[in-house]
Amino acid sequence: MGQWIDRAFALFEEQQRYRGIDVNWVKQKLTGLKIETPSWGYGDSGTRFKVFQKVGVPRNPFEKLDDAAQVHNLTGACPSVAIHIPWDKVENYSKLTEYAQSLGLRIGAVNPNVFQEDDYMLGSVTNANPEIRRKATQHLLECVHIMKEVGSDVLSLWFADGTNYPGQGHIRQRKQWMQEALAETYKALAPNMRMLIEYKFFEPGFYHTDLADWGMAFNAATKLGPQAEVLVDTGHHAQGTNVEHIVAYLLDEGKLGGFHFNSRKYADDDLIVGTTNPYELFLIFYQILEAGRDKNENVRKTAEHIAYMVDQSHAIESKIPAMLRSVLNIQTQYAKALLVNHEAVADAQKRNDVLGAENAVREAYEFDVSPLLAVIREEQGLPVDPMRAFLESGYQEKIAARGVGGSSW
Ligand code: LRH
Ligand code: MN
Ligand code: MN
Repeated sequence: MGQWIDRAFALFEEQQRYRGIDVNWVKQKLTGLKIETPSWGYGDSGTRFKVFQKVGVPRNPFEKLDDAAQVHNLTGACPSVAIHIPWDKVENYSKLTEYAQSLGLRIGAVNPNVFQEDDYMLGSVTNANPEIRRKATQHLLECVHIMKEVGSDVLSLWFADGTNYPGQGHIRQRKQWMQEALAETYKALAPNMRMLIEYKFFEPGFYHTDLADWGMAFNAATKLGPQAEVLVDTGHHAQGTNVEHIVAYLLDEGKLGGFHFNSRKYADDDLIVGTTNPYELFLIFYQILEAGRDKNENVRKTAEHIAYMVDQSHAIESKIPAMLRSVLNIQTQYAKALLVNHEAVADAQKRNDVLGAENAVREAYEFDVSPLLAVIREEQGLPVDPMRAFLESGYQEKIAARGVGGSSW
């Protein structure tokens, strides 16, 4: 393998040098990209029609970490794992933290869950019943406490709150209740913590959702202060929405906090990242890298501290290979975006050269980055083909001993 990689990479390097791209910088950026995987992506999941139970699915949060460690060991890119409470509730969070550390991992974002209890059927922090609103806010506060125990600096908030029928809820009143709960939670954050506010335009509410789009999340975050930012889940927009435009806008406002990456064809499909929309992913990274060159330091800093997270659930596929596929696809699109020649784009834009500008962006996407990825993996002592390495490792066969009926989300 080594020989073809070296030859292909030499050609790639020459090609990029000719285009004015610094391949060493590209390699540095590529190895610096860290992607958080979600604990719930290792458990059983499905659609509202059926959750298929798989053999070997983790039975507890510790086993989820075991599986996440496989993804990190093979890619070197996934050192942190997001947890969802109470899906990942444990008696002793220091034990979970220490276990993560023993595997070379750390706990990442803490996701409160205020959508799976019967009490929350008509809303959590926006429920008309003040006791339920209090219970939900208490859970958010409990999660800030858990963050301190596990050493997390990201509180990732998503609310299923919404209504199904006109008149079912007082929309403006609910908006105020939402802000009150967020403000109380915000106050509990330690100075190093960030609160990321996720939005989604529908589901489970089909008439209205309290935080339906980036504008509402942005407004809520702006009112709260600098530690609150917006989280963009790529599956949470209406068909045809220009997600990279939202990304650019939030970057410019210093309010882009993180991503939940997944792929979608129709709605919040939660499919493997980059399977149906790789060009969109590339264009998102193009916007981020462009913002990373901005003369405004705040914009540059925002681009640097983005929390990249995967949020996917697997109805039919094996969990660990599916997660690997997502991570590899993200790396591929990031690598391609690193090849955009921003001067060439800016130059074409200045001349109002529409086709020239479009070409300067697209041509980066058309390069084969596999030699580059192979080389950076080799240099880090990682398998050149992490998917194959996993399938040949025997791990999947080993975890079959867990049987069926592992944890599900
Ligand atoms: C909601 C969502 C949110 C949840 C996760 C399980 O659709 O994207 O991030 O926490 O799914
Ligand atoms: Mn999400
Ligand atoms: Mn979602």
